[in-house]
Amino acid sequence: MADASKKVAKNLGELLEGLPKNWGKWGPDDELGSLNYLTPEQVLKGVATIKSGKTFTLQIQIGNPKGDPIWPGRRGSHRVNVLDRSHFACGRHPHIPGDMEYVDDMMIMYLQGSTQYDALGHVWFDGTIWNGYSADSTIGGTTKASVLPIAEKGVVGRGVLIDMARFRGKKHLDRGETFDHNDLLAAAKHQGVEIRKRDVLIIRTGWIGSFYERTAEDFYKDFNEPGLVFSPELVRWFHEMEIPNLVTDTIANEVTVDPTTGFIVTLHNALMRNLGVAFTEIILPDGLAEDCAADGQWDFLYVAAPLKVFEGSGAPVNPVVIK
Ligand code: UVW
Repeated sequence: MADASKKVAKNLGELLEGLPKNWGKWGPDDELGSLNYLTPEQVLKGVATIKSGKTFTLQIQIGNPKGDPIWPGRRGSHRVNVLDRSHFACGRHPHIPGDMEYVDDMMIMYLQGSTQYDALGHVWFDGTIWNGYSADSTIGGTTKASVLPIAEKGVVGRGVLIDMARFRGKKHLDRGETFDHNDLLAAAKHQGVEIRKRDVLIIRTGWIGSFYERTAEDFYKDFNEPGLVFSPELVRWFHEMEIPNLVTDTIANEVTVDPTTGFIVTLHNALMRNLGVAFTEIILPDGLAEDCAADGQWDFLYVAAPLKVFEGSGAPVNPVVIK
């Protein structure tokens, strides 16, 4: 229950005052943040988990006929054929020597409109993004802490899947349902896996999977995704655990509306802006979760590299898990 004697913060600045921040930790020019924790040693720890060679991909389909689950206000991807068999059949495209024909298409989409890595400069408050860069650096392009450094490095390490939906005995968590690091630890204990320092933390809520089984009206109704909820202790836990990457099957990786302050996506600022934790959103881990529940192995090698979009605020990705 909320302590009525506690003052509720007016804004993110007040809320996050005095909490850990990694600015400057990797130098004044850093654009990788907590991904710096993913050293070759972490890669080998991930490799050491491989037992069967089973592989899984975590991206949702882009342009599925059902639509793309997206943050309200954004639009789904739009793919169009520019050239196909019909152009050759009716003579709109000239005959190509040797009789070769081909199909071409193009797509317009939000870089955050599918499974994706956010750039560390994607969100901010007080006019300052990750590492203290000015938010003016986002004007016309994310010129500081874009997705490009993440894409150039690639993300490889020991991944751990925590299935919160399964732990709570639900197909998917409810709208606005929250959990914290203590719940993650309890779920991990129940699964028989340890969340270790510098692990890539993957959380399943069942929310994105439910998108494909529900009407859009129901999915987006009173939009408030389930997810991790802010507390000073949770931020300190991420800091102490040196978590490099938070990966979830929700659009924004955290409960949308903080139940205490009413602030929107608080952890984007507490974890991404302040600690440099990379955010990977809109994954579909349901097949992986089924397999982990069946064989009891919840840790694995996690490999992901978003597309190298110059000055991008994010970029699509298809993470690969190897068990
Ligand atoms: C916002 O939270 C605004 O965006 P995303 O979910 O893409 O990080």
